[in-house]
Amino acid sequence: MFDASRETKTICALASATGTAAISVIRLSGPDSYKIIQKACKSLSKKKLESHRVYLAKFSNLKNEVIDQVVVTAFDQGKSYTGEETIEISSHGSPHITKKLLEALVEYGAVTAEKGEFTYRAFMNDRLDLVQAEAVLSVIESQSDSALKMSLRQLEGKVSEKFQSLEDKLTWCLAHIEASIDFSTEGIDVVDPQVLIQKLKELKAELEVLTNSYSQGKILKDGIKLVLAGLPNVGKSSLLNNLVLDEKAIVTDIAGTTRDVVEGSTFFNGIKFNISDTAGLRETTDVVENIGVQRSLKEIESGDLTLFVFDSSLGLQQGDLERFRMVKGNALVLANKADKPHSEKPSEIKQKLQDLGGGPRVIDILPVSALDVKARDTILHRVSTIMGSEKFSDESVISSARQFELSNAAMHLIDQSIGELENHMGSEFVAQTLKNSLLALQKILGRYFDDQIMDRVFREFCLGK
Ligand SMILES: Nc1nc2c(ncn2[C@@H]2O[C@H](COP(=O)(O)OP(=O)(O)OP(=O)(O)O)[C@@H](O)[C@H]2O)c(=O)[nH]1
Ligand SMILES: [Mg+2]
Repeated sequence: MFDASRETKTICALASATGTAAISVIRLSGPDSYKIIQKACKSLSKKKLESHRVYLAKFSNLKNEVIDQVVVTAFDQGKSYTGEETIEISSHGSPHITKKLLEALVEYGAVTAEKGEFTYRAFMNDRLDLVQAEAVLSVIESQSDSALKMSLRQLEGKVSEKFQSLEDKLTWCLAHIEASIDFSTEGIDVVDPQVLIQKLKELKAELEVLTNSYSQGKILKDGIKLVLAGLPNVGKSSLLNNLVLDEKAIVTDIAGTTRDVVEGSTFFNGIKFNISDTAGLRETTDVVENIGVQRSLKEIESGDLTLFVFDSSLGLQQGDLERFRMVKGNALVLANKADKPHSEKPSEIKQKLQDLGGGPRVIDILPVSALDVKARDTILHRVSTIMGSEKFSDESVISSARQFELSNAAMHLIDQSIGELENHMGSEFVAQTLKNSLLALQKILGRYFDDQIMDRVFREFCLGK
């Protein structure tokens, strides 16, 4: 991903957001950072720049035209984010100025940074590991207090410490297995297989906790996605508006009002809920509405939980049952319009849906009224218990799909090695399985990496980070 020939270059990029602002910050990192800024700012040319000091200076281009008066902050090699000599230039926040400053820096010998290249350099200079590099992105993107707290723990290295300790324990097991094969591993005792099995079981249990924490981490990072589905006119759009406290979707008493997917989001007890309202599921000859129905089905598949809505004042209709069967996964059934007279009890409704065979797993039936402000609390509270977000702890959790996949793979390989030991398979087999498991763990922190890993970690980064 990042070409090795770039490593000796000094890179530059806008580190703050694009657009007009009070100030903008440009970052310069690499061996020539001080030299370049001293060429651009004549008043600094004779000075010895000191780390962590700020200098007010006029910045000029090669033609000696002053572009802006800027504030320059210097960071010595070893004392910066990247670990390299770094300069931060705070200029007036005009896109025209920042463009000209960057052009001038390139004229003076810098190259434009690629996405994530500053953090990549920080990783290469051992300023952070890959788990922390991923946390940098989560910190920037965090949208709630709980997401920020989780990301900061990861950035501090709390999750890395856990993986590090697992890696150490696995290395111990591997060394002792290898001692029974290879006599060159002198000084390491051959331990009883039962002791190894016990150690590996403990290791697996620890890894399992970390792997399973991904469901919490993912919710904290991305939120919970709910999809409203059901027949036309049952009140899906009214419920969306109620949930997101905004008139996002058009509500009328005409069946087939919503044609496209309408999205909204809201926060409840520190968790973000992304909610999609979909076109009512019905068979229709209307071309546009039909496309809407297809989109609804696709949307339902991408959600964490379907909120299946029906009009409880009419009772469950044949149409509801047919639509219900189109849905997959898990569903919370909302018996809407509960402000109107209704006769079916939740238990009867649940029975009817279960007797259907097919369709999603019904988690609960909730009588609600979209016209009632209290519906929001009732629904989101119930969803939080279903998704477990009510009981989220302050423990260190993982929130990256990459870490989850590798941690899961490492755990399964440890499980496999336990089976191999129990079945008295040769130490060579067990050692190989443990080596594969160790490799997966090493990829998590980046002790082992290749282009594919680097690409996966850094491709989502923005420019200047
Ligand atoms: N009394 C009562 N009326 C409701 C309730 N929820 C929705 N309505 C009414 O039902 C009608 C349909 O509501 P919508 O929210 O547009 O229904 P929808 O499911 O989005 O319909 P489509 O977009 O056509 O699929 C409107 O007239 C709403 O005011 C409710 O809880 N109680
Ligand atoms: Mg609608």
